[in-house]
Order: sequence, then C-alpha cells, then structure tokens
Amino acid sequence: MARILITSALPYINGIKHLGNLAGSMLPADVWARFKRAQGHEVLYICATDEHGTPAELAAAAAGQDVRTYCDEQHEIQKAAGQAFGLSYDWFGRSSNPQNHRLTQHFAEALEKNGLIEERVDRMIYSIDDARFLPDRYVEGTCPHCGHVGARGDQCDNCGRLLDPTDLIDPYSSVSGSRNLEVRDTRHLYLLQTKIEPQIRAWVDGKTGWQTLAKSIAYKHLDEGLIDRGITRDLAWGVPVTKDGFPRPGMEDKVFYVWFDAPIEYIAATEEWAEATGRTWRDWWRLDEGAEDVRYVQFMGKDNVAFHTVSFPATIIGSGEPWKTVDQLKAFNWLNWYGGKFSTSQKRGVFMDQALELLPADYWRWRLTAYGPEHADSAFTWEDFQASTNKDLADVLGNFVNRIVKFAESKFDGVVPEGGEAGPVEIKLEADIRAAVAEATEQFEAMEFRKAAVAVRAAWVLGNEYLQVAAPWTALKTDRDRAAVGVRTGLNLVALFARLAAPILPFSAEKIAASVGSTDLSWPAADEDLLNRLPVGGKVEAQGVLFAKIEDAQVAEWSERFGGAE
Ligand code: B3M
Ligand code: ZN
Repeated sequence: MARILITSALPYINGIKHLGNLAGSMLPADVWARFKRAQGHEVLYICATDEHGTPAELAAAAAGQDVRTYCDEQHEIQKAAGQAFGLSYDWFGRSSNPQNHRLTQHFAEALEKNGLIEERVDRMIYSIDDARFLPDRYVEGTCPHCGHVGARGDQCDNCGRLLDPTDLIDPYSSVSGSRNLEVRDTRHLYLLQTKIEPQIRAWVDGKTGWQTLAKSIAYKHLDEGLIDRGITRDLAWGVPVTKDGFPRPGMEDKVFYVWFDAPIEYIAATEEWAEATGRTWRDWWRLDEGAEDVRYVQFMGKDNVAFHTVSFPATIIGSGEPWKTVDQLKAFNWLNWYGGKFSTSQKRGVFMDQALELLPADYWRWRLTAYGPEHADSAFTWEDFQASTNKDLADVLGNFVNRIVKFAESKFDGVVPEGGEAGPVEIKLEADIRAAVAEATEQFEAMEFRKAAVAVRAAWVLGNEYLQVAAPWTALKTDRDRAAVGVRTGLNLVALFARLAAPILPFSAEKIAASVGSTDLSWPAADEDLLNRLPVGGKVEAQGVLFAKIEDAQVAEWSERFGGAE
C-alpha cells in the first residue's frame, strides 16, 4: 500500500467553474484518486478555493458584498457543486484560512533569511477615483501598435502584443472607467528567482515522472531565463506582508500576491484537514517527518504549469527546508465550447451547477474524461455529447446491464443461477476481458485517461458480444444449464463492469453493482478470477434506467439556452 498525495489546481473563488475548469484539473484528479483508492492505496486528495487577489475583490464589489462574505458564500457554492459532481476531496479548504496566512508568512520569512527577498520600488498606475493601484490588466486604453480601442494594460487582444500599462494611449480604469490616473511609486517585495535558477533547473532535470507537456513548459521558462518576481500587491484582501514579530515598515497595507500564497494552500489545506479530522499533516509534506514515501501528484490546466514547475518550486526550494515536492504533474489542454472559448459574459458554455440541472454527474464525467482535452484541446458540442452518451453509456453499458439483469429476474427467479459449466466461449471471453482489464489498469496507472476509458469501454463491448454469442434466451429453450452459464457469466460481467466504471462513473457504478447484489467497487487485481465472483443464489434486481438517451429536442433546447455553434 502506497501513500499518495493528490492536489488539483485550486479553483478561483470568483464564481462557479465551467466544464472546462472541471475537465482540466478537478475531475481527472478525482478519477485518479478513486482509481488509487480502489486499488487499496492510502490516498489524500486535497483541493481548496483560491480566494485572494483583485478578481475576488472586484467580484465581491460587483455582488455588493464585502469580500469575506462573498468568499464565504462562494466557497460553499463551489464545495456543494464539487460534491454533487462526486469530487471525492478528502478536504476542500480555503486559501484565506489562518493556516495559509501563517504558512505563507513563514515561507516569506524563510526566503528572506536565505537572502532571496529584496525590496524594490515599482512605478504603477494609481486610480485616484478608485483609490487604488490598478493591476496591469485593469488599465485599458488604445493599443499603441494597432490602434485597437479597449486594449488591456498587460496585452492587446487584437494584435497580441505584450504591453505595459504606461504604453496605452488614453488609458482609463476598467474598474470605474475613470481617466483620473497617475503613475505612483510603490514598494514591493521581489523573490530573486534569478539567484536560484540553477537549483530549479536541476530540480526539474530530476523530475523523471513529469509528462512531456509539463516538462516542456518548465524548460521553456527556464530557457527564456527567469526573472525576479514581485510577490506583494497593494491590496487590502490577502495575506498581510507584515506580522507580529516580523515588522516591515511601509508594508503594513500590502498583501502577498495571490499566486504566491495559492500553491502554499496545498500544504495549508492539508493542515486544515488534519486539524478537522484529528490526523497529522507534516508526515505528508515534510521529508524529515515521514513524507519520503509519499508520492505526490498534481493535476492542472496548462496555463497553471509554469506556476507549479517554476514559481512554487522557487518558494519551496528557496526556503531551504525539506518540503515534499511534486513527483508527477499531469497537465491538460483546453476544453473549447464548439470552436471557441467558454465565456461567462457571452453566455457560452455550461457551468457546473447548470450542468447538473440538465443531467446527472456521471453523464458529464464520462464525456469529459473519455473525450477530454488531454493531449490536445478538445471541443465540447451538444451533438458529440449526445452521440457518445447514447452510444457508450446507454447502448453499450446501460443496455448490457439491463438486458441480463432483467432476464435473470424473469427467467431465473432473480438470483445468480447455478448449473452448467464454462465452455470455450466463456474461456475466450475470460482471456479477452483479462486483457482489457490489464490495459485499463496500465492506462489509469499512466494517467492516460482517454486510453483508460477506451479500455473500459472495450470491456463493456466484449460483454455485449458475449451475450450475442451465448444468447441465453435462445439456449433456455433447449438447455437450461447452458442458459444458466450465460446468465451467471453475464451477471459477473455486470459486477466487473461496475468496478471498472467506478473511477469515472461513481454514482452509476454503485447502482450497477447493487443490481447484482454487490457493493464491491475495488479495482480488479491481475490474478483475480474475474468471472466467478458472485455467490450462486445471490439476489439480482434491476435498478431502473441507468442512462437515458439524450433526445434531439434536448440538444435543440440546450443549444438555444447555452449557445451552440454560431
Ligand atoms: N486559481 C488559477 C485558475 O483558477 C488558479 C490556480 C491556483 S493553483 C495553486 O486557473
Ligand atoms: Zn494591438
């Protein structure tokens, strides 16, 4: 039994997440956590809301709430949505909690002691009417390169050039629209990444378990050369820079940059979990206190990779303390909405809460895992969603389960029948199924989710093919024992399919297992007698429709409501 620590990128607090966020971090992390637990390993899956930063402040203001109340509410909403989607976090924490404040300040202090922090003066845009400094992207104006009106201070969306807010012609605050801006000096702490670049590179070199996408992003940043990074901001909401016993004159009104404290919350959330459950957290995170045998896996979208392969490691490595660092990093590409991006403002795409109003979680979990944005961007369309749901879930899996369970109910008194012996068809089936299970295991092990789903579905297909050949309904007319073998084998397949489905389809897997009187959702071991596990005479009972087909009328209605191809 291994100890496995899993984290998925922390969803930002400003509003419920869309399916793309789910598909690229939380869902695959959950699927993998479930797979590893089903194998009997000790898994700790940690996530949290990422609550600091300007977007949180602005979203709270837009909602007419103070930022803490806003975050309290949004945290509960996201927690509930995660639960409804079956995301099996061991803990869903909050980066605004005291544990994270303490730990963030601790890291800053450790970096400071190691000579890796420097105070510098920045010149930033101050909005007099908003009474605040404006982060680059909240300054807008006309692009000096292409004349685009409404270019953001960090980048022009029209010509793609990177900008400095002071480049903009006729700049204004996107918070209030005010043009009453000036450039002011402001002091900030910088993390001297340039000083520890060689250590970070050596650390990346040593990470043999990372996927290509993660490695290439890390090296791209290292090859371009790291820059010293401002880790504080002029904001009221966040982890304060100064604390008792560690004064920093002139920094009383500043907080750490959200990307500095957010990854630290992986550790702090574990501390929250430990306090809430009476467990210990340091043996998960400190190499000198028992974490050597922990395998740590991170899941995230590709836009977050640089922060996890360079910036957060700079914090950890720079501290000089023996913290556990990531062993495997699984990064995802974008899920697109038809050809374009999900967009809240343009009402394009589906958000987690809305999705569950339409269909149960497993329908989405299957689509987003089996056809997710794993090695390339992938598009969500209602038409594809309909096609794969109807085929994979309704026709292949649901129909198989339904058919054999109903038949056992009507012709074999609703029990796993006795009599007969396995023949050549069953022996061949057993070999084929064994190969599919081995393939699914290998692909899950490698975190190749699409391939794992293909293998799982291949097993379901084998079940259907078997029933075609064994045809117990025909056999029953002449040879009850032969029919009994077919039914018994089919019911054992049902039990097995529930176990194979469980990481991706946890809710349905329980129902499927229950239909053959089983609660076993452990992952099948290689040496198991796969098709002879259900006790003869055990009760069998259909659990109602497992997967309803998505109708054309629903596709039309949802396209209308959420935007489709246009
Ligand atoms: N909240 C970014 C995002 O929501 C960010 C991830 C933090 S992981 C420590 O995409
Ligand atoms: Zn431009």
